[in-house]
Amino acid sequence: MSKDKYETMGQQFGRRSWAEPWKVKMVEPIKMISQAERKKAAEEAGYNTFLLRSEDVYIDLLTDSGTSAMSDRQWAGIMLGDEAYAGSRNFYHLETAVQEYYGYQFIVPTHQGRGAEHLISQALIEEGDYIPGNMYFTTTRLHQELAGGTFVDVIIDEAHAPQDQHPFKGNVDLQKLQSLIDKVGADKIPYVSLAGTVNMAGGQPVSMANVRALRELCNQHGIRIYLDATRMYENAFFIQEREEGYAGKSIAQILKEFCSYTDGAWMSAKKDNLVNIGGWLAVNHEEVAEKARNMVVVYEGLHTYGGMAGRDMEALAIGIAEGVNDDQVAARVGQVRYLGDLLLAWNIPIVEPIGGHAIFLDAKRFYPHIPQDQFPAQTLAAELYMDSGVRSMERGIVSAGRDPETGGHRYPALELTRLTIPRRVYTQAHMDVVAESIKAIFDAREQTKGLEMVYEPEYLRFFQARFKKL
Ligand code: P71
Repeated sequence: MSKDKYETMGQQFGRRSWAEPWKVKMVEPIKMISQAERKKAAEEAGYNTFLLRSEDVYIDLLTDSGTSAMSDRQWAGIMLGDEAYAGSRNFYHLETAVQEYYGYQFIVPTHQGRGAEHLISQALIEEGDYIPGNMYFTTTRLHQELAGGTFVDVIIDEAHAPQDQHPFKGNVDLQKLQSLIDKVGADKIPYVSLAGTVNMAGGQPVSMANVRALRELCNQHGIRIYLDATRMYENAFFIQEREEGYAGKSIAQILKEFCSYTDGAWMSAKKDNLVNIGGWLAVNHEEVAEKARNMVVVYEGLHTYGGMAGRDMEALAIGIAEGVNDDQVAARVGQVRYLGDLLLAWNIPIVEPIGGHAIFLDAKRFYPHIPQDQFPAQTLAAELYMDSGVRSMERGIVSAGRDPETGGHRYPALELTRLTIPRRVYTQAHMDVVAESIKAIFDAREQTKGLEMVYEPEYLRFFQARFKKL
């Protein structure tokens, strides 16, 4: 190879290289098992990556949930756990951190995001209600349905088009929301369920202009807005990068303004907040806080720990402040983009623009010969694992589940395989290995056949469903 080919990745992309704002202090060894072992493990797991043992995985991009590396200061915080049953000092640290960074008044801790979704859904939804939202998320929608509500998708159409370049594909289509209000009446809509960097759309952000306009429309009809704040730091990054007037503001400032247009939020702290377990609900209306506090003691734990140990709350309080740091968020989104840019350069179909937490392979374009009811995204996840031990997650027809009315599959427009990047865990070299493996299965795509579902659980079927090769 000629010497001038030796360029850093930054040089190859025509820019100066950048590096993460941290260095590694503790490592966890990983290894790749043989291809024969991977094939056996995949078959035993029913070709469902959720059913693999993590020891059989080489690079784990199943999720960015609870998989972050904590900092030395967070680990030090673990030693400061006040494990009192009631009134732990760590709870007050957590409360102060949420108030300071998100700006909400009343905080109820939960064991993770879905615990908070359960509380808010049960507190606010009545049988026959409608909950409009910017695309469903699996656990969010299920809790809304279990509370007697019907989720209505009011995201802009562009969100369902994997190649549309709209800079804020997470935006709410206010006309769709207005039509729903006209049809069912505002009194049947307890709140709008708004998510930052919409997970199922590919990690796509909501603009500040959109949330402001949404607030105005909701004010006219007396409808509240509750935010899924799970990945709001990344949403704030995209506002800083793309929206006029925000380039000079910090992620923390943008976050606080965004939250100010909403009435409260639920949080899976396992993402932005950099902890392995934890969540919270935060609201500005006392009566909602009271309902949530009444319920949290039944389902989670006392209202000053909600299913977390004192030490978990301390690590979380520290993680809230660390995660919102501008350099941290830029490096995090930058690593996701690094992987995505490589794939785009090789003409591998992914969701664009590249989102905040993951690269989403577009399985419909990757495997155009596999019909959706033969699970192309599930197939892709299985093939990738068998090629290199990289674990990804199906986000397509299996995740969408069945329509409660007809019992048939829901056929989502997006049939995606998600490569989710944990925060502060993998290096650029890991991303290169992942990219090359995707290229290898892309090159072999024409010989690849789909799957048949042989077992399907009742709830959230993607977690435990089993498949056979066709
Ligand atoms: C993710 C997860 C974890 C997950 C959940 C369900 C199926 C597969 C994986 C969790 C979220 C999320 C958003 C936007 C609420 C939750 C639930 N995401 N809202 O992406 O992304 O939080 O997991 O802490 O209960 O892998 P929880």
